[in-house]
Amino acid sequence: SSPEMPHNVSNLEKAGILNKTKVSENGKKIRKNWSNSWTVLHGGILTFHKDPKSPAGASSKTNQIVPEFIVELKGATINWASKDKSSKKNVLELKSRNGVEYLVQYDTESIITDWYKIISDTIHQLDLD
Ligand code: I3S
Repeated sequence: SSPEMPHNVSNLEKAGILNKTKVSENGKKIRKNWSNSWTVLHGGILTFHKDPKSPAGASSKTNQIVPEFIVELKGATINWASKDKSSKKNVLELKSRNGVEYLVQYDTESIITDWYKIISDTIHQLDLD
């Protein structure tokens, strides 16, 4: 593996559009705010960028550069969310080591399953460090 990245995660890379919301922070439940994100997995870090085409908020240029959420996958957990977590289908529950919880969702099952696999693989690789 490359020297600048932990263990074997350098080959675990992916990008695409996902629907996501933060659901809790510091053990405190927060109101869902589902939105589509350009989502990038690189070097054991998952970043969610606001959809650059979305009208509200900061300029699209800024949104393409500054991620909305950054999730370090070391020490994180990923699971299929139970039905009580959302009325949506194909929902993953991602919990970071520092206690922030997200739901990640996509209507096309094969797409969310691919994300589930690569995030799980990354977490397991990082556990070996
Ligand atoms: O788990 P909840 O609170 O039922 O989540 C729903 C709400 O966040 C809702 O917005 P309001 O905060 O205005 O009630 C959202 O529109 C829904 O999408 C949320 O539920 P789902 O089941 O889609 O995760």
